[in-house]
Amino acid sequence: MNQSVLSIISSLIVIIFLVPVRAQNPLFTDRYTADPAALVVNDTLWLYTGHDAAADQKGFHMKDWCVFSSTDMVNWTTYPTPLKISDFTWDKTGYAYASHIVHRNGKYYFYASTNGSGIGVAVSDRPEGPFKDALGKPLLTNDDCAGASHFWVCIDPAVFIDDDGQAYLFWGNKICYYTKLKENMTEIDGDIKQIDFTNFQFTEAPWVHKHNGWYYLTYATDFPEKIAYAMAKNIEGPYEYKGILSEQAKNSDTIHPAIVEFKGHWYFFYHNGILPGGGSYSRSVCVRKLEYDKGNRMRLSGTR
Ligand code: FUB
Repeated sequence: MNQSVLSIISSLIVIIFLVPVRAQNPLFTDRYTADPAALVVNDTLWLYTGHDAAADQKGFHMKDWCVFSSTDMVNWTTYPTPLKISDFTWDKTGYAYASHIVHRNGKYYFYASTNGSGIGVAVSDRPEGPFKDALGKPLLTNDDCAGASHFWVCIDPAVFIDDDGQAYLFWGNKICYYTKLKENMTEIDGDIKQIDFTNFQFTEAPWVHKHNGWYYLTYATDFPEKIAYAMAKNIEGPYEYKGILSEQAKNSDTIHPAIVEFKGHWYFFYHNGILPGGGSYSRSVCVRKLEYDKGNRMRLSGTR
């Protein structure tokens, strides 16, 4: 194949993949998406999602993750697959569970759950990837999850970088674990601890953010899940339960939160099962606006 044919083919590939999509809920209708993780970099919101298999599944069957971007929350650009579960050669079960992506020191770190093999971290120089396994082994496994014996405990990573630069990694199912990350973002730094959920119930899917001097720990509670949140003045707690932020998602037993500020507005991303053929294993990512009241409590606007 000569050089000009190759260049036409690569231009066509770029045009096919970089198609703007008009926003509405669900945000994407050409595929089933789940487990949103939002990242704001300069004037762009990057949205990473899981990629559910098509309808009538009896369980979670996700082989890869997806990435989209928007500068206005209306038009979305879709990119080629940033990471596949098979890129983690140490994974035993082949399912791409929830992820969280952060930007630090010019690199993008993709923390990804598997179904029982642990949490991995992949790295890229670009937000859209492709991402490469940074360690060749999991960053965390079930052995790092004291007090739990179910195999799906080591899932749902959520990274928060505090104002002083210290990065924390939260994760877990039934028990919410957290630890510090080293500056290199690929090694844990010190002990693994647990958030005290004595007076309220944690199912999975933690998301930590900060607003007006408060740390917010938002998470899935009960099953079928709702989204609840707790607030603290210290990242390690104690967290005080503040109530339900979102009722159950339509037609999905799970609902997985991501909260970011973008261009002066706050957004709450989640998934439901409302696309035709959708359900608990063929989910769709949606977004609602989020506001704070005078007491710094969160509330959502817009329809579910
Ligand atoms: O997508 C698989 C699992 O479902 C996620 O890890 C959980 O948060 C729930 O959304």
